[in-house]
Amino acid sequence: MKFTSAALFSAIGFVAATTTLSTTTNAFAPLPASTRQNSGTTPIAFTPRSILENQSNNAHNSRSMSSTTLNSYTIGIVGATGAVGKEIRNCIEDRGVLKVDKLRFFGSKRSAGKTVSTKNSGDVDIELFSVDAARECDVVFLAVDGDFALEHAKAISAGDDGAIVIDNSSAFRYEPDIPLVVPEINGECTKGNKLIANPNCTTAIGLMAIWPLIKAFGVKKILMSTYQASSGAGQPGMDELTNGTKQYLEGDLMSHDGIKNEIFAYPLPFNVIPQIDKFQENGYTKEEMKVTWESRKICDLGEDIPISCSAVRIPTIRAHSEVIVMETENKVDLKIARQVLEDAPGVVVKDDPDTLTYPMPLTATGSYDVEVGRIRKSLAFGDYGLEFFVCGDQLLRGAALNAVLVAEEMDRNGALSSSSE
Ligand code: 2RA
Repeated sequence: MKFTSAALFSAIGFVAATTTLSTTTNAFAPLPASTRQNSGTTPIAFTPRSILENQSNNAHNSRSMSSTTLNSYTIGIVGATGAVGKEIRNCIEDRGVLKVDKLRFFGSKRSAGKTVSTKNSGDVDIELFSVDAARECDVVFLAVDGDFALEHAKAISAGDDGAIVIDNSSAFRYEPDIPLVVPEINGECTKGNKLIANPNCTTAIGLMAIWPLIKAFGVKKILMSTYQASSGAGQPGMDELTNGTKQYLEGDLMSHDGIKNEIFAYPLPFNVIPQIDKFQENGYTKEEMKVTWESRKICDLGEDIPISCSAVRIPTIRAHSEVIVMETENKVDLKIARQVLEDAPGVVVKDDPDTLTYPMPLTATGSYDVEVGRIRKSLAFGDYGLEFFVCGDQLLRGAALNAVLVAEEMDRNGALSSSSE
């Protein structure tokens, strides 16, 4: 698939540009705006804010996509008691967009038999996972590790009677035949696919702001410096930070002696750690390379557009922060950049130096929307560059919300159907 920024520029009312944005190989890239299928209820990027606000019916007062069909579904979650699994449950129940016929939770022998209290479906027993039981669901969210996904995801989704599987791990993100989806960017590519990969949190959060700007100004280069919360390492990561912080505060405040670090490479309280995931041969870490690989696949950016990321762990609980610098193909107009971000679904602009308004984990935590602020022309790239700061809840847009939005998109576009129909 190939499209040019000209089509996108004209779709949003800007002067046409001539830059080719994409390669010809990515089947899961965003469709050109002119060929997107829009049922009339499906918000696409640049749907006017007023329409999105009318459609929004969730407790988080979000500008994320919504609207639904009348179908109701048997929804399975594997890993429902983990940090991401819990938020998947919350997103389904709080948003109320995906209609639930039955919720089923699956776990290992250790958790099978326990009961989970849900907001709308009462107490739900955790069943021992089996492929056959998971296949009885219409859609199954996998909030477990990549090894589990590699072993079971394809078997759960195989054939016409298999379930749709939305996998949170990195197991399938780079497989050319499996879509990697941020619904606001390339949601259409879920059609005809039963196994969908959910992106890495850092990628999903950053692209919410980057993609509308690519559409407006084109892109030549992306540089990201990320400050990532403990939740990226799941509940054990958050526990290690909070327990270690208590312990540190009881000490002499000069030494980390005795502070346990089983999850992170060093004690995280009152520290920053410039390593997330394993080092690669090129000196980057795997987390950093994920941002490059995944952004290319989701936005259909060619190898000629360098994307570079640094990933640093900081002692916050669950919102990732990102400094993003873009070199653009076309001259940047700051007013248009702001407007583009204000109109983008799932994004909220927090940018007023006079009132010290900018994105922070303090305000982004628990929010469906990604906050964007500190928007300015880049001194490095002059009129052809933007620099800004983004914060997004790692467990929501970075994982659970994105996965649930994928299912909602599949409900809308007919990729998800109910076996009880
Ligand atoms: C982290 N971004 O925060 C990673 C999770 N994929 O550890």
